[in-house]
Amino acid sequence: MADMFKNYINGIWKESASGETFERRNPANGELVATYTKGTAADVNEAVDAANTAFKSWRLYPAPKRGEVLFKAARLLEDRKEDLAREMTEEMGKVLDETRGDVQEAIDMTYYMAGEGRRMFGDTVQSEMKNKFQMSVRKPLGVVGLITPWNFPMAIPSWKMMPALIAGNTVVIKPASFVPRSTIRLVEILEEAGIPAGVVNIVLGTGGEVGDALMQHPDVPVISFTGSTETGKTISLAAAAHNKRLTLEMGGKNAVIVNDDANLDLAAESILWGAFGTTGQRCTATSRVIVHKSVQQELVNRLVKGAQSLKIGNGLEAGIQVGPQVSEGQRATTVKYVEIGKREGAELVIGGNIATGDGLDNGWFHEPTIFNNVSRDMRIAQEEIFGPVVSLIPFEDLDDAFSIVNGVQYGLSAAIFTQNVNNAFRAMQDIYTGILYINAGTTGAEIHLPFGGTKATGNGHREAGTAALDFYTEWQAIYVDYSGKLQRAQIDPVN
Ligand code: UN1
Repeated sequence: MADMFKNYINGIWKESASGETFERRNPANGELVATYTKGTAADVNEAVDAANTAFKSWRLYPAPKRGEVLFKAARLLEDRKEDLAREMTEEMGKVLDETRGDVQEAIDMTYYMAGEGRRMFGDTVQSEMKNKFQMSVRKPLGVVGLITPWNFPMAIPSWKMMPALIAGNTVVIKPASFVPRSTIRLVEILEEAGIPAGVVNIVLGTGGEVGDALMQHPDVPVISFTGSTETGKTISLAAAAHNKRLTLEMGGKNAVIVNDDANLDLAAESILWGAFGTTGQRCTATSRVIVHKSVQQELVNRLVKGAQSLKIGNGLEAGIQVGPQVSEGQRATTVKYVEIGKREGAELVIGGNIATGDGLDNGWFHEPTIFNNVSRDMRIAQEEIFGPVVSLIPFEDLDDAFSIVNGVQYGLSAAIFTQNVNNAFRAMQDIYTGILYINAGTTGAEIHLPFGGTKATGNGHREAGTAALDFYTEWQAIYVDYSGKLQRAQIDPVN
């Protein structure tokens, strides 16, 4: 009998009034993982009311003390890392090493934001007048609505919750319905760490119902969303209609440049990891390899050899490097793009099929797939696939390589392999993405630098780092005039 998980509203775990449930099955073998209460707009209303009430006191609870709750939560996450990772692999599918990394990212973010409780710096500046003091302080915004994706079931909820909480906001979160359990664990841990009732609420259910109710709610002035470009656009329109503050993290079509002066072994290893780690289901996954013609064949040889040796299977088993895709639908998208690539005339050098055989037939497995001699305008070189497929595009001139990198609608992550410092600096100057790696693959962002992308990847905001605090706070400029007389700025002379 699988566990049945509930909503958490105003400090109480409770079933939705709908009485309905939904279930999640392990994408590696189809076994039932958990059953969840299916939330409705009524649950969202209740959660928002609770969060609104809790905001009145949480915003006044000193930030260093809020930080102490987060420190405690971070320690609990550390203690339970292994169990949390195992549960996550069971529900989401990615291999154990990677789910450990996912939990670690949540630990890092929680410690980092806990520390921000003792910083949260503003400015003090000199006035144009005598006997006048001025400063800027950060203010929380109120109830924030968080809508999170399935590919990083604990890390991404932590990127959004921890900065929101340390700044004094209260939270209603709706995790992706494929992976609610990891987010539930995060909320349980915050509860255990002493977060007051109503400060964090979780409502489980569909985007259409729960997500939409959150988006439409007049008492939720802030929404943060990570997920598909399509959903992001809908959210953007709804947020505009309600004048909400919004962060969007959406698609990517991340590229690695392999120049003729690259360390090819390193480049190949990094590409294999970036393209096939998380079964290609990262926003930051390596999806294009822009390779100098003179080293193209050598690189292809290395990549094919590497891809052949990757072990596909249930991510809980030792030695497995590539888990299943998260769902039947996600794998169907991969299959569709492989067909598109073949039809467009790209050269399939390895993979291209659903992975079958021993232990694979009841899961959503797909072979690591490499297309060679792809041209920059093909759909497989332009559209996000979110599966284990990578396209090699040859180039001869480095400026042309930069324009291929930039020649897609997205701008999340990019990388260049070169041993020439001048080429590295040219890349820094000319590649227009939110994240850029020199001699490392496109994944692996750390939590204390801003995370996000240019163009259609986002809407100008960044998560993580202190940039996250900018999103979850409002600046207040405060002027204290202790001269006892009217001093008119820009008009009166200093006296
Ligand atoms: C994502 O794919 O949405 O840089 C997040 C990385 C991870 C985060 C990825 N630290 O690949």
